[in-house]
Amino acid sequence: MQKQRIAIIGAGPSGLAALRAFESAERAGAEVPEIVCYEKQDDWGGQWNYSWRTGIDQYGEPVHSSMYRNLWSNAPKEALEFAEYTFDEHFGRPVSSYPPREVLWDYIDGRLRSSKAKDKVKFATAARWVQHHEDTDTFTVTVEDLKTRTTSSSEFDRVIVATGHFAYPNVPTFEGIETFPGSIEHAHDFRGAEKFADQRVLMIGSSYSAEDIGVQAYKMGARSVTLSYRTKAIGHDWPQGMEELPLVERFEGNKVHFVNGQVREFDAVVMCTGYIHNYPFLPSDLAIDSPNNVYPSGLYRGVVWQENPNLYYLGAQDQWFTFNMFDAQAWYVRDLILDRAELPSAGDRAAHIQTWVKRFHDLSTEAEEVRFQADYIRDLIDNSDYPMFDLDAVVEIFLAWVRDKKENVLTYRDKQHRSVMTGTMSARHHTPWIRELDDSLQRYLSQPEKDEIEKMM
Ligand code: FAD
Ligand code: NA7
Repeated sequence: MQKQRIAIIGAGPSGLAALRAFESAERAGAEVPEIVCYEKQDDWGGQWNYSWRTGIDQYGEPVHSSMYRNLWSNAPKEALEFAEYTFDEHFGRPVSSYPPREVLWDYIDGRLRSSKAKDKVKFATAARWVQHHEDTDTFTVTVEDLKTRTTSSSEFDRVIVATGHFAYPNVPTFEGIETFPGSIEHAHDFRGAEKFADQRVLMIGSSYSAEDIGVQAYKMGARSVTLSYRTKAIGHDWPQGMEELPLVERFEGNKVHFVNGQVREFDAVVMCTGYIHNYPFLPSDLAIDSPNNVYPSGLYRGVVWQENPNLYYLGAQDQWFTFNMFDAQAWYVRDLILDRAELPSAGDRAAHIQTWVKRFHDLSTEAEEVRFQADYIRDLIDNSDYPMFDLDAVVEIFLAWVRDKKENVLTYRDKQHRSVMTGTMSARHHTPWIRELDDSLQRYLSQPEKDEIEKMM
């Protein structure tokens, strides 16, 4: 019998989870399908593969990554740890709870470094179009080799979409914004806050990007940082120099009027207004059309496209859990593909979706949302052989993190958490986050002399 052929589109953490899931089955002696993974960047890691570029990349493609140079994990690493490749295994010693971007890239990369997974990835190759054929129930995937500018098409039995959903910015407009003389950028194009030294900076938005780019600007010496919320203030006990105001009403040159009647002057604006789901390589009947939330519609168990169950999505949800959730999804999808897990009938899938959508609509607090996502992951792991881990303990880590941030958004990254996978307590990082200006892996793993650290305090 001819081997099944599977296309994975995207080699970020979700695509890599899929590669790892098949690799682990193969290592255990299973016959696995032929896999081709298409990745439009030159390396894997998705958002974690930092690029200084903004706008259009060297191949004329929209730049994918929204990460900035100084990003440190915005949640404890103990909440994202892989259940079958721990931080202890990777680093050989305890490391702190909030590693910088490069350190987390190293961890993701490390899990597959010694495997043959890279041979399955066609880098600098963008998926251009996916066509489903009713008669054969197969897909034609058309891709472009960005280096040679040649397009080609191949046939697949199943397609796994792992292209992420934080790459296409949502950019609102405001009355008079065209008269603003300073810089206006979306968080997607933000690469570093050094340029905000001595500036009055406005963040529009009240979620992760507004909070973190706001504190980055504070760290790099902004004169003032104002966050503007549409629905709900973040509500931290902000340090002096940072404040929250309701939504912008209009711009008038460098003056900004807020809906509560307050007026402030600014030098720079960062739109931290989120991202849109966008799949330009998919026809509309296969593409998610949803706001960013923890249960986007149209997906059975959050991964199987209800209208065409040979198409899967990984990582399409808004994310409390990340890497280990992508693993749970990838293992389940793999098991469906390998016929180890049974796909229910369309009617039963629809009923399952309805149950979870109702639960999702009933959520009213952050804590409920974290528990919802933990239950979602538990349901996936119950249906595959991914190692179960103490999801309730991870929920508690998330809730402690939320409390820590509320208490002091400048010091929460200095806190330590215990791994639920190994029981290891994280190390205390040698330098407090607010003082550390070198975000490199080398610096992170170094053990500077005490007097060198004291000099920085
Ligand atoms: P992505 O990481 O977005 O990877 C998708 C991949 O698909 C990319 O490599 C891209 O090049 C490729 N691709 C896209 N289109 C095509 C195409 N047409 N053809 C071929 N390839 C394509 N999570 C955390 O756990 N901790 C954090 O601190 C954290 N910080 C974040 C900060 C920012 C600014 C952002 C945007 C996200 C952050 N996240 C964080 C969440 C992040 O989304 C996940 O950690 C993770 O990167 C998602 O993995 P993914 O593979 O689903 O998507
Ligand atoms: P999010 O978490 O999707 O949040 C988007 C924010 O943008 C949210 O506060 C929205 O407010 C706000 N928003 C959206 N549209 C508008 C308009 N028109 N006006 C004002 N405010 C608006 O995106 P983030 O970039 O913060 O985080 C995405 C990922 O990047 C995340 O996984 C992190 O790890 C990093 P709302 O509450 O809807 O009123």
